[in-house]
Amino acid sequence: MKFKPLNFLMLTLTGLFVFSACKNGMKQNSGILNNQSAAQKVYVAPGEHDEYYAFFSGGFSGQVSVYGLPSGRLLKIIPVFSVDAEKGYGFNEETKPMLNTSFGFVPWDDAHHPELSQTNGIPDGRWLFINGNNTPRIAKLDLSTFETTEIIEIPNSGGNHSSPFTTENSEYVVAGTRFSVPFPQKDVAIGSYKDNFKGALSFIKLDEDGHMDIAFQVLVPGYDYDLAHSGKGKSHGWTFFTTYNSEQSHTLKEINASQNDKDFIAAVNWKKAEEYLAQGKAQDYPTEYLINRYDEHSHTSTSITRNSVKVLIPEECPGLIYYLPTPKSPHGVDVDPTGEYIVGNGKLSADLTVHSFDKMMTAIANEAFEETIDGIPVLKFEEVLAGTVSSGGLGPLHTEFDADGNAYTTFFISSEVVKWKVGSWEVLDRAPCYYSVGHLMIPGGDSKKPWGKYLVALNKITKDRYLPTGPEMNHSAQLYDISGDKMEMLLDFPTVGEPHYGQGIAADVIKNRSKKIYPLNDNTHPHNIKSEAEARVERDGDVVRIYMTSIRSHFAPDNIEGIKVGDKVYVHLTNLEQDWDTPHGLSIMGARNAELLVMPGQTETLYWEPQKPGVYPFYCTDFCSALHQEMQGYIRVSEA
Ligand code: CUK
Ligand code: CUA
Repeated sequence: MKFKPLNFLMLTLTGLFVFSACKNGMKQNSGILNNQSAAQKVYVAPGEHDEYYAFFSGGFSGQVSVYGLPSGRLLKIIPVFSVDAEKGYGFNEETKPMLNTSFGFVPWDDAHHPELSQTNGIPDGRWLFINGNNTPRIAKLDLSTFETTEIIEIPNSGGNHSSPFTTENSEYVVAGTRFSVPFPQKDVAIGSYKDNFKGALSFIKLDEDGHMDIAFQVLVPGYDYDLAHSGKGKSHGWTFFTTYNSEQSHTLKEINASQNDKDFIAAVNWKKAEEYLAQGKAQDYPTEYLINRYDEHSHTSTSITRNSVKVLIPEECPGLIYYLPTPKSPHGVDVDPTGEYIVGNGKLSADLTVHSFDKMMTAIANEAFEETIDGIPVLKFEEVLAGTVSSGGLGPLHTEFDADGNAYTTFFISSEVVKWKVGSWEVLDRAPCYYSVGHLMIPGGDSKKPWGKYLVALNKITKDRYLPTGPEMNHSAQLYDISGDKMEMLLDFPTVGEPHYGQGIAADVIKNRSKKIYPLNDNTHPHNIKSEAEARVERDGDVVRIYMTSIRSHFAPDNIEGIKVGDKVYVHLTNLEQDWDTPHGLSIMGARNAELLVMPGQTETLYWEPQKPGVYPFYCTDFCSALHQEMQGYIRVSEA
């Protein structure tokens, strides 16, 4: 976590807490079972499967990693925002367009929050959404293939942090800007922040085919929008965003953005927004953003450019948005499974503020407003407050829920998870985290029906938890059993990149949808071939297309001559295999586009411009059979 608001004092405090926690246990439950019973609880015998899938963001790695729980075994890394040599993602011609933006090809991003699609408020295992913070984007991953199939850019946004949280039936995926930026983007003095900078809360609609596009944006004051969660059950139709920096500072934020005692949770009524859209109340703002779509039959992707976005302005749309005052720079906002309680995690606070949806609706009906900011009524704090959790911890960030009416909140500074009762607000248990936990994940823990059972703490600082690996240690996850009254720590396991957040889902939901092959007959790639008999080399000017096939354990053709220096060579490799788990790879000596990894039944293209005459070996890069090492060939390149 790039946790900017922590000032030096707090960092010092962190150190103190961590070390005193180690020394005297801080009146905490030691949290650790005896080793033998902990080992039994996480042991998944060879050949057996885990009970849950866990999806973790890779932070600055730009990827998603997939783990099994409770074993903590790494199952897969799915490339999303970053090129990935292992899968050829962003290297082969088919996936390059996925990383296009209005700024050009941007092969990296900072991935924070994975979010599963939902049906009736329950994770359904169809898709996983994840945000890219830096060049604002949201990706959609298909969980039948574990591949990134769509990436949409978010205009009028900077630091796409309060994203991509979904509504109860994945009607929308929401995105809120962390940085306010000139709206629309233009060249202005940074000192004109208060006049020119605005925030945008985007609502991305999924059409019947599951394709994303921006339905509308809500123009909001120039604060920083940090996290979000949508309502469920009674609060269906609403989405809640935290916002801090109501001071509207643009410099030395660690001090300047922490002056106000309260910032806000913004409650957006998206059902109301739909009415305003239907009435034509939205304004068309010119902008530019891209939607990149991957088609699994042709195994190609294309970029679509959009040139405007619909914007709703709160002054013109009464009832669209309200502010709920919330103390101490709220970070996470989490809605309990019933949809009644909206938990604000004020990161500079010790207490949690819980708002009531029912009270919010009453306050709106009674117009119990403190003031109105840019057309947004600020509801009276006392009128919406349901309760306060006096946690005894410091630096609350995120809350998730179990199936029994309990909530679990992470505390970054005091480095612990605190369990409390929803409704009575009493603290039930606390367990230390090693060290400094950010998000936590309970399977289904932000949904209407949590599976519960396990909790994973996603810790920011690793230090001495593993064998040292030089100055940088992989971030650490910790697994707790939460099925009993007391949380019990079961396991530490290292993660990939910086796992900001995670989602968990019962394995069965996904297991049965997972594809094994792509049928060769369905392959509609423009350069596919269906058999070795069609393998050939075609020249058109300086463009050379090699139609190649792979099947255990040879390529066809495997000796290619007649290529000239400066040719534009496209190797279109079709993998003829029709067995599960038999990809073949391809690399050519000196080729800059890394490698291909072609799934059974698919076609992928390696683009190569040979620089020097010679004979270039090529080979299969994925160990595929006892004769994998024989799976190779030569390309002869002659002087032009
Ligand atoms: S997180 Cu992204 S900066 Cu609490 Cu979701 Cu830390
Ligand atoms: Cu094909 Cu190794």
